[in-house]
Amino acid sequence: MKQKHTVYISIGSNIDNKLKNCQNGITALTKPGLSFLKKQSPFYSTEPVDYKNQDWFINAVVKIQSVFDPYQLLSVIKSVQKDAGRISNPVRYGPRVLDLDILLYDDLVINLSGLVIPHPRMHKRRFVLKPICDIDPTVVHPVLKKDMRHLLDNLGDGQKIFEYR
Ligand code: PH2
Ligand code: MG
Ligand code: MG
Repeated sequence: MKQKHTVYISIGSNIDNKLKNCQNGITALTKPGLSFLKKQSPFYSTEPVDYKNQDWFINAVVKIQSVFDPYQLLSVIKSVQKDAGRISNPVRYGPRVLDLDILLYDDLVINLSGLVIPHPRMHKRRFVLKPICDIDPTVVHPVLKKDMRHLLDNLGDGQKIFEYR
């Protein structure tokens, strides 16, 4: 049997039915039978960061086990985002119907155009660190060598997030 990899992926949407977009994205990501959902955080309603002039997001994080290598996984993600109706957006960090980002892939560190793991901004984002801590606060960032609880506790003020219900 092929080796399985532990991958954390962030899910986000701020267009149309945000919750449904996120839920469908998680289902599609794990549908091929080659990636298995291990754990899912609660959904959060989150204030936009980086580009403020847009609607609030729904965000979550999932932990999956996958036989895909990082590039195969990226191509699955791109097709899932496209199927959800995502179009290329001229505004960097602007609105999106579905965004799936690879946060961590085992302890892998890669930095190539189009694929940077760990996700280069994950340690600054409450909408990533809070849900990842819900899943496992002891996961260690392979570059910063700090666990997720430490990174979350050391965020500055701002970046409002509320559990979505
Ligand atoms: N994604 C971005 C930019 N800003 N803000 C929130 N709250 N949630 C996101 O998922 C998000 C964002 C670019 O991917
Ligand atoms: Mg993305
Ligand atoms: Mg993103």
